[in-house]
Amino acid sequence: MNTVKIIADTAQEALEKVQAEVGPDAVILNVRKLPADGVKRLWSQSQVEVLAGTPESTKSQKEALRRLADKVQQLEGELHDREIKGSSSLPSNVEEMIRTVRVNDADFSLLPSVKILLDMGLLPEHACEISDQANQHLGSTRPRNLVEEMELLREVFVSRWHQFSLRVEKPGTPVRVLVGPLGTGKTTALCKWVTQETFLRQHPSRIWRLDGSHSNTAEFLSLHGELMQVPVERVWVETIQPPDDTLKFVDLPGVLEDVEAIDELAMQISSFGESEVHLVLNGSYEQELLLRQARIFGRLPLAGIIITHTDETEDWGKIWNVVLSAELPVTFLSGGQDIPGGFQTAMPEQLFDNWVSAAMR
Ligand SMILES: Nc1nc2c(ncn2[C@@H]2O[C@H](COP(=O)(O)OP(=O)(O)OP(=O)(O)O)[C@@H](O)[C@H]2O)c(=O)[nH]1
Ligand SMILES: [Mg+2]
Repeated sequence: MNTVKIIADTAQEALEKVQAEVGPDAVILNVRKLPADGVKRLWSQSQVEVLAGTPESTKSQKEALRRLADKVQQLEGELHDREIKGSSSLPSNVEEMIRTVRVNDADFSLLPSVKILLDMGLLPEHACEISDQANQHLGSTRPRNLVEEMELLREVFVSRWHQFSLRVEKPGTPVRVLVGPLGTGKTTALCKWVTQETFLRQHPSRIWRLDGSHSNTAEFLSLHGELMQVPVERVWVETIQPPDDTLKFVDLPGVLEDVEAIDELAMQISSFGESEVHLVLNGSYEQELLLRQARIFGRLPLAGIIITHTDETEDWGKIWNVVLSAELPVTFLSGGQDIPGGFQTAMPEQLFDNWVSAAMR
C-alpha cells in the first residue's frame, strides 16, 4: 500500500487534504494529535497528523476458484495415472479426500463438492441443506465437473448469506449498538467504524459510551471521539436526540454468557428505539466457543456479526459455520489493535474464496 502523511490544523482540513491527495479510495491508517514543539507551543495549537494509504487492487474474486480448478484438474490427472499404473504419487490426505468422495457416492446423497467442504471444516449439520440447495439451484442443468460444482456452491453460500441479510435489514438510520462477550474488541471496532464514517464518508456521528450491568471503562473511546470531534455521551437521554442524518453508535461493556445477563441487556437495548444490534465475536476463538456465544447472544434482535482479530486467524470455515448456525451475515471484519486500520465490510464471495484458498495451501 502507498502511504502519505498529512498534517493539518484540524481533522476536517486533514480529511480534505487526504481526499485531494489520495482520492476517494483512501484508507485512513492512523490519526494522532501533534503537540507544537518548543516555543511554538506559546502561540500554536496542536495539529492533527493523518497517515493515509491507497489500497492495493483487490484480487479477482474468481482467482481462488481458478486455483481450485487447476488443483482439481491436476488431481484428476494424477488419479487417472494412478488407476492405470496401480500406484500412487498423491499425498495421503488428498487420496483420502478423493476416496471418500468416490466410495461413498453410491450410498450418500451429498454432492461430491459438499464432501470436499466437509473435509475443509464445514459442519455435517449444514451439509445436507447446502447440498439440497445446490440441487435446487441446478434446475435441469447439472454441473459437468467438480469445478463447476464448486462454483455453484459458492453461489449457494452467497445467496444463503443474502437471505439472512434481507431478513434482518433495518430501514433508515437505526441506532447501531455493539454487544458481545467480554473483551472481544467491541469498543475498538466501534472506534474504527466511526472513524471511517466521519473521515471517509463525512457522515456526522455521535457516540454513546454507556454503562451496562457494570461500568464502561473505555476512556480511550472518549479520547478518540474528542480527536475526531465526535461527541461522546455518557447517558442516553431519549428526549435529546441529534438530527436524523446523524449516525448514532452505542458502545456497551461486555456481558457474561448467561441468559439473565443477556435478557437484561435486551431490556436496555429496547430503550434505544429502532436499533441495529451487531454481535462482536473474536474470530481467533475456538469454533465451539464461537458457536456457543452466537447461540446465547441470539436471544437479542441481532442484525449481524462483526468478526474481530482477523489478524490472528485464517480459519474461514469456522466463520462460515457460525454464519450458517446463527443464520446471520457477518457485517464487518476487523483486524488489529490500531485505530482505524483493518476494518472492512464483509463480502460473502471474498469469505468463500478465502476459505477455499486457505484449504488449497
Ligand atoms: N490483535 C487484535 N487485538 C484487538 C483487536 N480488536 C481489539 N483488540 C485488542 O483487544 C483488547 C480489548 O479490546 P476492546 O475493544 O476494549 O474490547 P471490548 O470488547 O470493548 O471490551 P469490554 O468492553 O471490556 O468487553 C484491546 O487490547 C484491543 O487493543 C483485533 O482485531 N486484533
Ligand atoms: Mg468496550
